[in-house]
Amino acid sequence: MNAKWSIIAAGIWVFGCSGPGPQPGIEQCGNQVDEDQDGLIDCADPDCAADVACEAPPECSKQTDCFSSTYDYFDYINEPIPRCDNAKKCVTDGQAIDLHIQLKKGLGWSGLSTATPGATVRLIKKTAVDGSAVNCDLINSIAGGNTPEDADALEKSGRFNYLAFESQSVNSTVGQTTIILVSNVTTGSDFLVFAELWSDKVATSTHYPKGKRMEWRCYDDATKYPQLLAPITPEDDWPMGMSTPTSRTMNIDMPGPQNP
Ligand SMILES: [Ca+2]
Ligand SMILES: [Ca+2]
Repeated sequence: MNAKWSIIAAGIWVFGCSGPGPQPGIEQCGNQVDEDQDGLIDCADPDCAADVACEAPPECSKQTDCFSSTYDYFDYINEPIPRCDNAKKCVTDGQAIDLHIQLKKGLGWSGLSTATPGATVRLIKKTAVDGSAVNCDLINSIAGGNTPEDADALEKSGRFNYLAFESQSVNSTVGQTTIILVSNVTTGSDFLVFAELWSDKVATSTHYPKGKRMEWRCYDDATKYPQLLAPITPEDDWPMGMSTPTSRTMNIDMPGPQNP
């Protein structure tokens, strides 16, 4: 039952019922209340069998399994990407924060400033699916290709855990490009940042950039890049609707094309 019907039902109860107790209502499926008074609450009640809130979460062995089965992580710009929890179920945390990312282009792009309308930014955990350490050497060795067929090499490897991931067409005629990245944690320092600039926009079919990969940068050393890699805190959240960020801006330097 949606909010409107709840209000109407409440009105009927307040104004239309003079009996000794509340009349049974229609079961709502996610509020811990047994509205129809049959002793079965929410998803335990057969009335909720077809409710989306009671669908079993997809099973997974690693986080990237959840990308394809439950979540188009490119289309839900303001949703955190799901995790594969300890019970091997895909879960999307309710809490998330919007990080304000700025890709800053250096002088190396002089004369090429319009050449990179596609961008991908990932916040990847420094602990892999198998528990081993992840650093930029490893990321660069796997994401080593520069054609559209290589654009999802990191995801295809199934080796990594993600805090956030965004792939989008950008206006790159200016020296910096703003991207909002939705983190699925509100605190934490266990991440590195990997960013790519591509020569063509994001494809509607694959949701990855097209053309050729022109520049890629990985940042994993918090002593060298304290502004970018400082721990995430709730104060980093960029409130929706604010045109000017009041929170931390995470600057990613993209000095010039490595594959011009
Ligand atoms: Ca209920
Ligand atoms: Ca019930």
